[in-house]
Amino acid sequence: KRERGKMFIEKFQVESPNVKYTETEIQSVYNYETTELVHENRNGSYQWVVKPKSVQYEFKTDTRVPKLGVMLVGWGGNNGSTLTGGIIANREGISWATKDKVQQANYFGSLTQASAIRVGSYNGEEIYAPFKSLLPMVNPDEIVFGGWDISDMNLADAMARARVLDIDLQKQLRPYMESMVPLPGIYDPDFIAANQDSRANNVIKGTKKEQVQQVIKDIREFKEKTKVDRVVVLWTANTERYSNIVVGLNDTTENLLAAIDRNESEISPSTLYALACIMEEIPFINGSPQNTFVPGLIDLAIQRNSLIGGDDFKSGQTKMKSVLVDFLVGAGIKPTSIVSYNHLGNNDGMNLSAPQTFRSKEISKSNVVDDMVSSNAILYEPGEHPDHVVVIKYVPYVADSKRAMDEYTSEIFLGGTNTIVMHNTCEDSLLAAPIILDLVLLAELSTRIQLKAEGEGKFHSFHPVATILSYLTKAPLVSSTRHTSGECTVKAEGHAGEHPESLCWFGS
Ligand code: NAI
Ligand code: DG6
Repeated sequence: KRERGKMFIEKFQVESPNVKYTETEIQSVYNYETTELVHENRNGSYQWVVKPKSVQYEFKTDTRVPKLGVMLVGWGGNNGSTLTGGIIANREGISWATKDKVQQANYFGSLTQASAIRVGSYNGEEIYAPFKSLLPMVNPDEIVFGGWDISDMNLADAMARARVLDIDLQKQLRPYMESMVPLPGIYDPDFIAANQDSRANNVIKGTKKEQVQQVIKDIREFKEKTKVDRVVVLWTANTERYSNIVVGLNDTTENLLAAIDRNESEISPSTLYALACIMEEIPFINGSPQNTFVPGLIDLAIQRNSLIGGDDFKSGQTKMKSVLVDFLVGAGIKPTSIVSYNHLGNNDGMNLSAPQTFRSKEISKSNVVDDMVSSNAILYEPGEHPDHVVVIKYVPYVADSKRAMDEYTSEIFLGGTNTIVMHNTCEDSLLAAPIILDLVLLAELSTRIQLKAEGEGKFHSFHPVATILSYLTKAPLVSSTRHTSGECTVKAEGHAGEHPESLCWFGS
């Protein structure tokens, strides 16, 4: 296609000794060129020596794309209703009149659906192809949606409540969304702001253990009813306060399960949903900042080789921050003060107006520059950090249209000061919805990829803590060093399917 400017191809095949296509798989060999550091005594003094290192990986990707079901926790929220409406609009080829033009549905903002990669050159011209043509991925138009919400509002009314989509689009979507009603959700007023109480008319009753069992039942019934092959669950419900990590409560899998048996109050709803998914070996992604993945839960996910990912969608202000601060520090410029102010008027903003939930968001928004700062000891003394302040205010009038203002002050050559100010206005849910889509598509794809590094006997899946999703999150959940080696991954895989005594908790 030349009319798009650069040469753009829709799909391609790779012809290489390193790539083989079979009926059901793409097999590939990849040499990862890296370096290894050694600290050695050379001629009487210790020196750092950098040595090239090449690690060969073999990958195989199952090309049989499943019918995918996505269950959202917080389905009736702004993100949930916007994503559901957006997918339907694309699937049905809906267009609508705005005051400027006739708008076609699209997937702008989605890495998998709307970005392109350079695949080579042809007659001296660079050739690009869609990101989604790299490996077979689920077509978003074919996803079946479901999920839970503590509010029983149907998705058409929820879309209207959100005030995100254009009214002409809403009118066209309404018939598709009226019959979509969220399942009752797990509600614990101790974990979200008190101002959410009036919304909670659709809740799962019973003890924490019964609530987990209900979520498991819901997932099984959804799968059965919709005839999907795979399910991914994603938390896009309200931001919770942090859970306290307490020895004997949630520090190990055994303690976590026992604590739920005792109906301990400090176990959050998001941890209960995630536990249900891990028991069912269903990928679970956390789109909010709270510490859903307490240590006992992470260990359980590793034991069962069940994919978990998070935390907190990286959609706007923080996305810019991670690009800009990386650029500044990488250019030898020293950010000394970063002040990020934003106000918004949606239900997320109202929930974040409580100190405990705000604190969860403040942590995930603030930690994003830590690695960049610690990477450059020319600029920063050990322990030195820029002043970094995050402010969020609830202003109902602006609804979902978030206003974000950032001031970056940096120290430059010979004590000079460089201040950059940025202002951003945008519907928050239109930023988040395509990211949610990418997260579920990439999570599903991850479960179809097997790999082995040189020296590893057997193919195994990616580590269950899905670091690959972290590009899309503010506070990436990563595996601790003790779990990162191939040896440990295989060990985790060895446990999949086995049910040590503590895991026979649900008799499943
Ligand atoms: P929202 O408040 O509109 O939607 C959340 C929904 O979750 C509500 O419908 C609520 O009734 C429901 N809910 C609350 N607790 C629940 C539970 N335990 N079980 C089931 N449902 C429950 O919020 P919005 O704007 O959709 O955002 C959702 C989450 O995504 C928030 O935590 C927000 O901080 C996070 N987020 C949003 C970003 C964005 O750009 N929009 C970016 C990063 C994170
Ligand atoms: C207030 O900041 C609301 C939040 O939910 C954010 O909109 C969300 O975390 C997006 O954050 P960011 O920093 O990526 O724009």
